[in-house]
Amino acid sequence: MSNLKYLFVIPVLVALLAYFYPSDYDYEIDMNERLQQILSGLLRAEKKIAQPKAKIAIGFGGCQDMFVDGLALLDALKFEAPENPEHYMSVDTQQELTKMMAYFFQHGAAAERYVGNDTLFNQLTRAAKTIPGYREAIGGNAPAMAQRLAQEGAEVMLAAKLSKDTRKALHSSLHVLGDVLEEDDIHLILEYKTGDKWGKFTSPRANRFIVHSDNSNPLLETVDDLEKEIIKFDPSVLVVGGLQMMDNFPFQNGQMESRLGKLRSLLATLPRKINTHFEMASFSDPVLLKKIISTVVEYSDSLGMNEQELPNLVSILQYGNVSLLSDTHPRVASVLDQMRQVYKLLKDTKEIDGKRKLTRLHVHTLAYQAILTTKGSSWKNTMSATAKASLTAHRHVCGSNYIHTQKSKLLLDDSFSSSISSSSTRIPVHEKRPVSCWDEDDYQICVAPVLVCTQVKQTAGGGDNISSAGLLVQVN
Ligand SMILES: *[C@@H]1O[C@H](CO)[C@@H](O)[C@H](O)[C@H]1NC(C)=O
Ligand SMILES: *[C@@H]1O[C@H](CO)[C@@H](O)[C@H](O)[C@H]1NC(C)=O
Ligand SMILES: CC(=O)N[C@H]1CO[C@H](CO)[C@@H](O)[C@@H]1O
Repeated sequence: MSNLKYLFVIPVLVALLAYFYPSDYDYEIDMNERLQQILSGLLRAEKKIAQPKAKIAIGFGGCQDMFVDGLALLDALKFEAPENPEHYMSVDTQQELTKMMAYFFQHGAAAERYVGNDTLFNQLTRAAKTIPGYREAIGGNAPAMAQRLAQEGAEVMLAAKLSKDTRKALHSSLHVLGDVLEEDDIHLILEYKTGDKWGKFTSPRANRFIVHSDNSNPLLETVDDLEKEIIKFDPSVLVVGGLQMMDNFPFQNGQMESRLGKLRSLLATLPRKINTHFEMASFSDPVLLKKIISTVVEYSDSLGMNEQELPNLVSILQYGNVSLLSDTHPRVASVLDQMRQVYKLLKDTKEIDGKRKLTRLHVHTLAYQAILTTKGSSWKNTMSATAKASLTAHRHVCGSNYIHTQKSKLLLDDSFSSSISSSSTRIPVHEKRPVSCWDEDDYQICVAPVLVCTQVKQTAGGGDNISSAGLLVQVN
């Protein structure tokens, strides 16, 4: 009978709480209501378009991804946090590894670097397998995008040399070009969470530092296979990704130029009706990136990238140098301004010798998705594509198709400026129609808030999922 007393105590407690915390309580209900409405709005926008049945070709390369708790791995190896973070072009020693890890970790910035020292690399991968939570998956931009597109119902041709086991693990409808490898190239993904502490450093956001020692991928060996098959396959789009595996690879004299030259000639001779999309990634070598501009970017109708890669592209296009680090939480206004800059620089490309004007630009950030498309171009459904990209971002990071608002938060405010210039307008984010689209000059811009996943399952490969999901609903 002693339970009876709770009947009295609980209402009193609730009344007291309500009395002391009325505003917080209301605020939480409002926030959850807003999240719920934004989610419904995004889902409605996603449903507006039928499941597309496009044919898509994707290159290049693939690998085995090894995911590991980065700090636990370094700890297990007794690789201590350095005093002074530093950046190197590639990693050859333990010291270079820890200094570079710290360099990106302190900013929570994603990065990917080549390890030239096999002893060091084997030491890392052997130890990784013993760390709790270690897991493996098929990796590389091209297979990740191919998987995603196949899951969405597209017919996909993938140009990648993969091992027999990896091929078996791919979606059964995927048509894989390229020889079978004895052993996949390996990418070791050192993951960390928001607020993780390493030595005197604290990471401001969950992210990862990737090290690899690729032998096959940097040579873009499957360009030749794709060249033989692509016309017969007749896709709506050719997606080019995975070129960051060339970054700081010790090429023999002229080898980099000749491989990219081969890719350029494939792109230049494609029939106009096959659109081309280039998925950027982290590049640190300005010589390589400049070469990629003149062999790939100038032949692309569409570009996809994250908030780090966008300023890097602006830098290389405008000044010929690279920017290694930038704001991980950039304001919408500055991202939109950089998108306009890139668009202005590439929209008037003379369409001679197979070059193409840029007509589409997709930038994915943690807090929002932004897609710019030229009016009257072949890209359709920009609003739905932006919504789809935003939903995919949450689904990927939370590792679940179903979106719980309790596992979500919004980083985007109720409104944002369309530019950092003083004449900019403020654009509201309506709960009922969360994707904001408007016209400027000869293009349209759409911005969608992301329901940022608060229970992170994975960050690597996010960009690939997001970009492919957005791209697929814009073709055909
Ligand atoms: C390669 O890494 C191993 C293991 O960390 C180290 O002992 C060796 O000195 C490194 N070699 C070079 C050339 O830096
Ligand atoms: C690139 O060059 C420009 C112009 O010289 C300069 O203003 C900018 O700071 C440089 N950026 C980096 C990251 O070095
Ligand atoms: C949420 C989601 O769809 N994630 C996918 C991202 O891409 C990888 C590789 O294709 C898939 O395994 C994930 O399911």
